[in-house]
Amino acid sequence: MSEYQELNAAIVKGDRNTAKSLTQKFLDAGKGPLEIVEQGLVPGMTVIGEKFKKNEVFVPEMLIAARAMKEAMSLVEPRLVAAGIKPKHTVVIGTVQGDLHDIGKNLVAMMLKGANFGVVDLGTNVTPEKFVAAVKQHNANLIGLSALLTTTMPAMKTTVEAVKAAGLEGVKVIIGGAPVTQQYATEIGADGYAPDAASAVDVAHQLVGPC
Ligand code: B1M
Repeated sequence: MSEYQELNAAIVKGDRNTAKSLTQKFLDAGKGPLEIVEQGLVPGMTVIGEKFKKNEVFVPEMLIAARAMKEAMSLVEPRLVAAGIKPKHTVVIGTVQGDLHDIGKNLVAMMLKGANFGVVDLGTNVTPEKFVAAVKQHNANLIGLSALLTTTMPAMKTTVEAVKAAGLEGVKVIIGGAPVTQQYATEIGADGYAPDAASAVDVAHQLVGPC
């Protein structure tokens, strides 16, 4: 039995107090911050993501788990920074131009963070130019675009075109949102499509490799 099992379970339950106290206990015991993230925190988010995909849990449970993860991460992050450990992959994420819906996008961002991606969240109503500038600034290798309106889906196409025009070699684009489909992703030349937040992590890993 893994010594991190209790911490995994606290994340799945969204029990932020237990998650924080166990994380602190491991830090105090001299455990490496990366080990705590990889064995203690990420597996918990993976479990909740799988349950979400199977409709065994819903948005509120995901948000509560993500909050526990975030609070536990805040204890580990300074140690990761001090040790010079950076996430292997960075994703720039946002809701496309003209669209103000951000609940789903926030869930995707949380799941990616939970899977140990570096996440730069540009918020809502993000222009193609802003996506391109952020990718360059943060040296990101992945872009996540969310849209909830049929009227803003074309902004995904414009953004994909802007990314290509900027010559951002090797930068992959994942799209998602209620009206978005795999067929649309293929049509506009996006590299991936995910129907939900947990699948977005799977697609991200398929595109850029493990974290
Ligand atoms: Co609006 N809205 N809304 N809205 N809204 C919808 C989307 C709508 C379907 C409602 C309806 O008419 N039945 C409709 C769109 C119709 C269409 O285009 N086909 C609509 C409309 C019309 C509008 C306005 C135009 C209304 C008006 O003003 N006349 C207006 C537009 C404003 C704008 O954006 N410019 C508007 C405004 C709003 C609020 C501001 C009031 C609010 C948004 C608050 C916020 O987000 N902070 C709102 C809300 C809440 C909704 C509904 C009710 C819920 C959306 C939501 O959060 N779902 C929605 C109706 C509905 O869906 N029942 C509706 C929960 C969320 C977890 O799901 O976002 O789908 P979702 O995300 C999922 C997946 O799609 C996926 O993963 C997530 C988690 O599994 N996913 C990705 C999302 N992004 C991804 C990215 C990925 C991968 C997966 O890769 C990067």
